[in-house]
Amino acid sequence: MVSFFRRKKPDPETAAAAPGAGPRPSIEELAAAFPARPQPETSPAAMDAPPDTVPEAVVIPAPVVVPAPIVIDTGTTAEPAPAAPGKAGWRERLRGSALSRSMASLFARNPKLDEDLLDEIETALLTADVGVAATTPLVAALRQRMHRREFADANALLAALRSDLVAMLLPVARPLAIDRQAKPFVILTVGVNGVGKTTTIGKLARRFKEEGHGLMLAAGDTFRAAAVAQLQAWGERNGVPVVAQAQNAAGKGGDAASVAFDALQAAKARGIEVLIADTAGRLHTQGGLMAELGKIKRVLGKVDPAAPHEVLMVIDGTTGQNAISQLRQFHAAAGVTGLVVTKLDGTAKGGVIFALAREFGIPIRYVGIGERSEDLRVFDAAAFVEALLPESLGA
Ligand SMILES: Nc1nc2c(ncn2[C@@H]2O[C@H](COP(=O)(O)OP(=O)(O)O)[C@@H](O)[C@H]2O)c(=O)[nH]1
Ligand SMILES: [Mg+2]
Repeated sequence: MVSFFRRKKPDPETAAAAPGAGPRPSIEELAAAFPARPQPETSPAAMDAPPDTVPEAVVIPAPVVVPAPIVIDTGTTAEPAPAAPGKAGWRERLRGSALSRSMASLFARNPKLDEDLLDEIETALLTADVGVAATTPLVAALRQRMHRREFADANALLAALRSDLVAMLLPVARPLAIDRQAKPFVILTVGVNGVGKTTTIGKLARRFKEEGHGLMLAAGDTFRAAAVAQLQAWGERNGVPVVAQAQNAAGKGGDAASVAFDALQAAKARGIEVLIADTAGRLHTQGGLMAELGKIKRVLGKVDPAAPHEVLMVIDGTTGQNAISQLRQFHAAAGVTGLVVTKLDGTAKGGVIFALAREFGIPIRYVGIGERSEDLRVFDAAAFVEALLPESLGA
């Protein structure tokens, strides 16, 4: 391997602050080190890993661009069935949510158009985590319209509820647009532990690959060796190179800002279109770790003032109202520009999306409705609301 792999790395903030002063490789050196068509036999991972080494234990020199490997289907993946495409898929996956179930039972009883119905709708929305701030004005407006005799029956009221719910989400249903001029368009993923950041990156890798984008991933969760291995597995599955740093004896893989810096340099050198950087999960209450996100952003900005182009916060849909304080803190620390709400297929109550939309107005880019790589949908306000409300309403 080229010698700068073994060089002790300077702090990226210092190095980047004094361009040309530090021993960082130039773009040309990086271009030479990471040829556009990588040679699998020179893969450091391939050279270093003894055959029986479990992925977590593989020590990889820093920084490593794992070349796009030949994807071998081992046939051992026992993934659940993918959600059907289109609206059927949404409904089938969201049917277990509290909001969907309470609405279904409410309207299965063929309710009368009265105050009780409004109270029940209010309770259903509140218990599904839609939140007081979003629920109260919604129900008040429906009540007013009912008193003005705008609704012929309960179904007419439900139809109005549906369009009000869609209207609440339309302003945030703004898909992520990749600026092809960015070279690379840098996506920094943030969020608390276990929300689905790495899985979402894997799903995005597949999506962007299919859309024909040149892609690279940065293993910025340097806290756990397993996290690097997890990202590398997604990279291998999708034939996408992953930049990581050497792990020390404690299994920590270097400094997250420095991984992001190296990855952006490498991506620039190779003319990559999209770079997605993973980060370690952190609690929004951990001040020091939250500040590190700001550092990662500043370091990226030194390579490209426009980077990161998207700060994508991943939120677990089962979190409930706590998602509001999570987003508030992450937004303050890192300037969140887009959201992914995951795990809506499970026991999620479904309502938190409305609460987030009303409170912040930050675009919801995607939703996760399963663990498979294809179970990431571009957020569609109408499909989402229709999936939560009873089918009898008609579309
Ligand atoms: N059911 C379901 N599980 C998901 C979804 N997204 C992620 N997960 C699971 O959530 C767990 C944590 O995911 P991971 O990506 O490691 O979270 P991270 O710590 O934020 O990187 C894994 O078991 C994932 O398979 C989703 O949309 N639906
Ligand atoms: Mg992770």
